Amino acid sequence: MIPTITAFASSPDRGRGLARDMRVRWALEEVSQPYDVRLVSFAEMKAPAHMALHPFGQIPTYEDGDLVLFESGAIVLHIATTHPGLLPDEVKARARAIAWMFAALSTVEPPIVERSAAVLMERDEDWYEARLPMLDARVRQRLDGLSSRLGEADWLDGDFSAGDLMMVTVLRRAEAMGLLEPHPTLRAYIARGEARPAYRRAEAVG
Ligand code: GTB
Repeated sequence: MIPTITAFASSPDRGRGLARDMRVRWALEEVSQPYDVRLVSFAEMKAPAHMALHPFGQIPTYEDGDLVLFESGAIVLHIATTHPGLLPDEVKARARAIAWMFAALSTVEPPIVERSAAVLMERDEDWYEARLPMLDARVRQRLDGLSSRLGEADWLDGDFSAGDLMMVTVLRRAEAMGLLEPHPTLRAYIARGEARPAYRRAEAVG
């Protein structure tokens, strides 16, 4: 059975792979799992057929037989635990790689998304100019911590893992907003991720 994932029929990022289906496609490519992509319009995302797959009417979703998943983190974790290649076998190393997945999604991504939402939707508010520096500081705090921890290493904890895959996709959004200028270490980390053949195949599919 070939899994099917969903992605934007017309992505606002104009093909830059910044939406959250990219991390799922990249994970599937890393483990050489063939997959189908069903493109959905904004109207289709909110229609009953898609809402039955995703309670919030979003992408990505993942269908494999009678398994339906939403949340990109849960999907990538499922792929990583059911195929070799994205998580170490050794129990403690595996736990650390999964911790980096959670760090990407619950510690690094939220301030980046918050800032992005402010720039997109709050520009005309009279408190926008006062709020932006605070949002920038929150992003900076996370990027500084991550950059220090990564140091000169290629990946966050030993070999490339699902933790790096998730972190690189999160950082790409910050880079697209120009927030990585002070962080050559993180820009080089993203470039290493983007240079992986599986990443390039995922990009080509999108
Ligand atoms: N926590 C969920 C997950 O990780 O799967 C979040 C899913 C999510 O936010 N999906 C977005 C969506 O479906 C697409 S990725 N939005 C439509 C809606 O909520 O109605 C977010 C996104 C969109 C566009 C860009 N971009 O253009 O750069 C980047 C990221």
